[in-house]
Amino acid sequence: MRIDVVTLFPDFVRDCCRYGIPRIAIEKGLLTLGTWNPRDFSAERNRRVDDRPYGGGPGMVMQVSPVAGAIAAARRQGDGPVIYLSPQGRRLDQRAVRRFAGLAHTILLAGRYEGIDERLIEREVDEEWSIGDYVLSGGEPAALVWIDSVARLQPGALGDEQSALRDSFMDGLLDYPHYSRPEVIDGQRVPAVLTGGNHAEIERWRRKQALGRTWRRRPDLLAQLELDAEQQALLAEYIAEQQSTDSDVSP
Ligand code: 9D3
Repeated sequence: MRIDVVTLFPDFVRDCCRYGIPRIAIEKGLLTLGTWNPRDFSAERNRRVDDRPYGGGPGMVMQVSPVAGAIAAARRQGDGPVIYLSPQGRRLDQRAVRRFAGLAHTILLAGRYEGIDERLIEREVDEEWSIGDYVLSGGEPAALVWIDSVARLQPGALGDEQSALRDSFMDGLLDYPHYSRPEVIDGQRVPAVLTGGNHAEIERWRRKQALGRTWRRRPDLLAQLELDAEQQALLAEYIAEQQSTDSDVSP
């Protein structure tokens, strides 16, 4: 897929995509990244892109014309939707990420200052998305979250195809705990089931841990799932064990 990002910090966006999965997706030709700087579309000699808000108040507002110019250039690269990353948008989740990952083209619009003139949003924006209820200083970190989460779903982007399989195996649940060498650190042992070599038992233990941790830490996620009979039994076992060995962390 191709992603064109409209941003006042094109170098920041490009540099961040030189690491990890986005880098690999770009190198493999699964992802093409373009950046468009509204400053390059400013009509003013000083490349100005912002001005004071009508009605007064603090901060500056990004103006329509330079942002519209950058979007117009980005639109020549494909026919995908314009997605504005903003605190007023819908909260991004994995369901939305899966949908976006299937698009051939998207234009991401990252704002700075107090935001963008509302008339630009009315004219150009198809969807508005937030990455969560906390305050960022601009849309670029959100655009990078969007790019990372979508890049890793491009077929062939994850070196280990098992990782994607595991994601669906664990769909909607938190992860189970992971361990690696050494087997003992200051008396803290790796759970015996993981070193016992019984792969069916290991899988069962992991499923149970994933269910149990989701129950403890994210009951909101668990409420959205339809547990099958085996999962209900595993969770009941986990809950029964909790009464005796209460060591996991509550939110
Ligand atoms: C302190 C300024 N705020 C006054 C109520 C408004 C505000 C303007 C611009 C708050 C944040 C921003 C910049 N944020 C984003 O561009 C942004 C964002 C975010 O802050 N949180 C979660 N998701 C996103 S997506 C884009």
